[in-house]
Amino acid sequence: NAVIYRADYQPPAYWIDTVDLCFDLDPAKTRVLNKMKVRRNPQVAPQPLKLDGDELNLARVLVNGQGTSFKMEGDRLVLENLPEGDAPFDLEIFTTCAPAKNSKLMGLYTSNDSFFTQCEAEGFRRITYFLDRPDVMASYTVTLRADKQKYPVLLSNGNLVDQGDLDDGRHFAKWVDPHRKPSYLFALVAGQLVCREQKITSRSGNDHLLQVYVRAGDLDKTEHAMNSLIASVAWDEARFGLPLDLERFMIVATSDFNMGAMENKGLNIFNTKYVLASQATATDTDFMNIESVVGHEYFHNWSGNRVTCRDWFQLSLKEGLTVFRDQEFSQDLAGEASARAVKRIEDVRVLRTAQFPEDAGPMAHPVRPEQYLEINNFYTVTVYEKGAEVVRMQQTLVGREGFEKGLAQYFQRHDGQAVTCDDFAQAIADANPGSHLANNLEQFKRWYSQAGTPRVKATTRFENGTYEITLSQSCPPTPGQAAKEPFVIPVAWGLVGADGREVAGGMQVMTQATETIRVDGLASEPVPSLLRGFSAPVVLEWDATDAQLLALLEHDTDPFNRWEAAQRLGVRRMLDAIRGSGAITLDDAYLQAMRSILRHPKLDAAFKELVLTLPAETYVSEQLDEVDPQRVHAVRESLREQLASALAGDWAWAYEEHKENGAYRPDHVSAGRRALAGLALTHLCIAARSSGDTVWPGKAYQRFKDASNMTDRFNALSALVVSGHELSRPALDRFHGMFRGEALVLDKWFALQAGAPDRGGNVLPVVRSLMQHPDFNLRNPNRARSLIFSYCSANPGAFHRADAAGYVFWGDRVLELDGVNPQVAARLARAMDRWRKLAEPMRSAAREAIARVAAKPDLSNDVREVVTRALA
Ligand code: B3K
Ligand code: ZN
Repeated sequence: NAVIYRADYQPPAYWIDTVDLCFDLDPAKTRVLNKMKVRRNPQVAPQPLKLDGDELNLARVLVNGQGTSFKMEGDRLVLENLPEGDAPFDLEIFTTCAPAKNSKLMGLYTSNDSFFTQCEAEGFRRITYFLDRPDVMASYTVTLRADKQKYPVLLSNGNLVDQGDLDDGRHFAKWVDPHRKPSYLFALVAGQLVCREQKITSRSGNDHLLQVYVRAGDLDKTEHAMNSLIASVAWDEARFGLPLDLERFMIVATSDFNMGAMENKGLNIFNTKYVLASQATATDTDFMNIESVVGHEYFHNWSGNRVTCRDWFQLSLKEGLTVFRDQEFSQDLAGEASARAVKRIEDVRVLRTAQFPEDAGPMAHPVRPEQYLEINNFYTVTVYEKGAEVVRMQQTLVGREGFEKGLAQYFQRHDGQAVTCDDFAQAIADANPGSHLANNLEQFKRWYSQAGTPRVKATTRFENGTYEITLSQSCPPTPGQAAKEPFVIPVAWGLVGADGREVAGGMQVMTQATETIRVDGLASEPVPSLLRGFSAPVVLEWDATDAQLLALLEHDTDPFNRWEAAQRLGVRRMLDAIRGSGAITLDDAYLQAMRSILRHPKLDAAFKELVLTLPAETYVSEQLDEVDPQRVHAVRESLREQLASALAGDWAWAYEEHKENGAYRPDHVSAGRRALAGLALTHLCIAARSSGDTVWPGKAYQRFKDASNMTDRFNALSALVVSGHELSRPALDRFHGMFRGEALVLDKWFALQAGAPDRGGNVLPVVRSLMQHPDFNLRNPNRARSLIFSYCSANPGAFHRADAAGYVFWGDRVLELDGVNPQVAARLARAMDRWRKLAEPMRSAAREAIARVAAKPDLSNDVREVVTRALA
């Protein structure tokens, strides 16, 4: 229960070369026989072997077939009397565990009468005693034995080499993984599952079997996941020359899972949310998410599995790189430049609404953290999404081709190894001598070691035909890091002329605190377009005039900055209202600009939808020193109402124009049309609320009933709920009735109600009563997230109540969940990260609620780390 520091890394004192596991699967008591070949690491001074364990029952330990003395040090099994010398010895350990009682969903657990495992980061020690650390890599042979009727399917990593029947209605399967791997990539699955399968031949001419396993009724929802997997295999080989290295690649879906999915070698285990999709049950967003998560886990087969992390501080080595790869995959599949830009904007929106606040809060940490109490708390947007931006900047600094060379160098150098973030950056730089990256490598690596979001302040000057942009960087202090050194910041820029045409452009690779871009020979003052494509994960502080932003919105050739101009116009208006009287009347220039985007003859519907969506409340709140979430919410609602009413005719046009999309296909073009039609319908229902009109809510209800697909149906339902129309009640009831047996759809039903706009404090009572609903189950992470997280983490206007009732509810749920599943509880605990920014009386009430949780005696490490950092 002590803090672990990166600086304390020591290589393992022993190596484990082979592991032969035999499981007798039983939900109440599973028996695990673990036979290992172990040898001393000659590089390390002789010392006892200390094996990790957690909630195991130990029955027997044999060394070279003989009983041996051992002792326990906390959860560790310590063996002192081992054979002398460096020769390998046999170590045999027999333990039992209780999968049905495993509510933490780490290690071996049951879900719907099937067995699943989750070992990353430290779950393997809940299955057997082991050196449960990623730099110990072994060859695995796994035998599974279980009742044949109850568990007809028995899966593990690698290839099936033997199977057959045993006595008493039991059967067995034996699997051999041809690749050495760290224990966190071990997996097994057993149960009544069915699979969709597909044989493919790769570019290089090898045959592979792809399988997607689900429960019997779900097979018709696996086509999209399979197509995404086929596309992933093809993409990695085409773009990076990385082929599938297995004869068989399996995906298995389970409805009880702590996160999205897991890249176990050859046997990925997924949350059903990222596998199952049909047009009737899944939205376009679900389809896109499945594509990207299937891609992400598949890409880990190289970036993570073939080359893995030396220790968990290096987590971004595999996660940042793999997020970057899945983002590129989705962009490449999207195709056209405009669709790529939409994906880029969506990714940046996640970074800025989730990672920037993390970087500014009590849990701020570098992409490569220095310390942790519980590693599960560091699977964060910083390690993942900011990590991906750090990889993206490396690509920017060496060019796309240079990056492909760099990645090839990385895999060639480190295949089969457990390495560090330094090794990664070094390989990319070495493959690109003379590049900005190679020339500034040590400084660039500050992106891995310094936490916090850098600010780049831009000031401009125009004199005698010369335009100067002065850029100054700084980075605010974060916990444990008071002062920061300058970063390497690639700033993509352009100048837009008075006539709307591009007059200059380039890439300024900042290495100094302050640098100036100078362009001569200009006839008139241009408008600067800075940080194009969001070329670095920084806050650009630029005091643009409305006229400049309107010019960029109209003319910029960079779609990202076009969108960004609209965001800035929106944020400015929201901030003015929040800081002022709370009321603001939208000006004609802004409304006219929004109208011309909405009506634009050439722009994609998906892009229009992004431009016309106001900045999120959390993003706006980050721009304030003191936050009253209810006020932020009220202001955003008021702006949205004005946008709805002032553009009513245009929204009606947009709805009618985009609502029909022919037969349902989840492609980007038709999904973009559905998204814009949905946004239009929401605005039409909002406008109807103030005008008293009943036509549009009626149309929305009709649409809700008649829709041919979940996207249109859910958008219509949400339009009624968001606008608070009375038809939302019958619609919600009907929706529940239609999708009674569809767990993932019921999650949407819970989430929509918990995330609804607050009207006089009505959301919390709804959430409380939904906790009593027969379909609610706190032990199922998806369901807990859909109700409790949707309220506490995603509905600030309803959660932050002056009477503190939201915080009391939060504290109760954190404590309740901590007894069931600490990982999920700790995520919920983070809903309070930004409490110090709250206005009174919320701030004091929040501190009190956090202190109440922190005072509980036997908190998990997970929750304890989050709440103590929050109070520090
Ligand atoms: N590597 C896993 C995450 C494991 C989380 C453990 N708490 C999924 C992924 O990033 O692909
Ligand atoms: Zn990952």
